[in-house]
Amino acid sequence: MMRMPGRIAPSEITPRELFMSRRALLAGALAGGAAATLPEARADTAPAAQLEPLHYTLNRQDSVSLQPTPYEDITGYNNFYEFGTDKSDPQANASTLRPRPWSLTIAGEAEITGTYDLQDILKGQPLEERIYRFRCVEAWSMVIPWVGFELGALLRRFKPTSRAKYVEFTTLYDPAQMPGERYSILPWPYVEGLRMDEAMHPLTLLVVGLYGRVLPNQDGAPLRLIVPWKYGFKGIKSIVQIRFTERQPRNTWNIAAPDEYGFYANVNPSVPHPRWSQATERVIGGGWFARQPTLMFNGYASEVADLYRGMDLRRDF
Ligand SMILES: Nc1nc2c(c(=O)[nH]1)N[C@H]1C(S)=C(S)[C@@H](COP(=O)(O)O)O[C@H]1N2
Ligand SMILES: [Mo]
Repeated sequence: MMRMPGRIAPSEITPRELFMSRRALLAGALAGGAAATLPEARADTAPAAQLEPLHYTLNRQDSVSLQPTPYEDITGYNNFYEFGTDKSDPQANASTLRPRPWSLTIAGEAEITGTYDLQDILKGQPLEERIYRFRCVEAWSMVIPWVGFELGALLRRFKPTSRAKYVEFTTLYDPAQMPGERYSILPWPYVEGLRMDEAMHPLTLLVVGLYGRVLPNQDGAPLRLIVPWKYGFKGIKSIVQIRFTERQPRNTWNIAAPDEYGFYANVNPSVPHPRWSQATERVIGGGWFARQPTLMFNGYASEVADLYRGMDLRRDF
């Protein structure tokens, strides 16, 4: 059985230490503002130093003790339909995205709203690394060392009112930067939503980096959502707006195919997708035949099952 997220046993430290020390070097270089430490294919993007805060601490408590998927897979096997529908398209095409400077609008049912420069929002915001399981609705999985901070910490700064029951997220709409938006494969811009308690849950992250580096464009630069107990499509990329709402927002995959993708999208091995089983998952980076059982809530049941007590998870899928 897979271990639940928790502390890392001493017996597991040796292979991790190699991994950690490699990343410590990278983090140190980035803190010095050396753009040259970014992968060469990203030389056309702005220097990492412009997104200053890649100083971070590892949050072991909330990390899984699993070997992370190789960087090449995390950044080369993506879903980001704004840049094409093949898994290799985002890496090939996302260099047209300009993630810096970036504006983020906070709107809706909150005492404080407005449009802010992302750098101002991130100023003084401590960053953590958390190694999370990641499960795509297409029945594949990865283990990803994200760098980010709790969404709830940001939301509270804007003082949501008592009418704020949900949070809606919106991706950039700019076909010049995101050429896939010229084609109606999905309704644009991409949108997602969370119930307020899901948004405020301490496992829910806003992510600005992975493997200690600024997020590459194809992974949702400069700011994306990660909700580790939900299918990957909840993890909306390149966010330009966060809006507090009274009513449940729509989400892109639910609009596109409501019988196949719900609002909750909780990882659930016992509720099959109409066209495939969700009982197992392909382990990306482990070869074509590497499969493992899918865990309820992607292994995070002890932390999040309470949020859904009393709900029929077959109906609210
Ligand atoms: N804006 C936007 N966000 C998106 C998507 C997308 O197509 N557009 N795809 C989603 C899906 S289906 C998945 S599995 C994850 C993939 O994240 P990754 O490429 O960083 O692994 O991003 C999600 N966020
Ligand atoms: Mo996905």
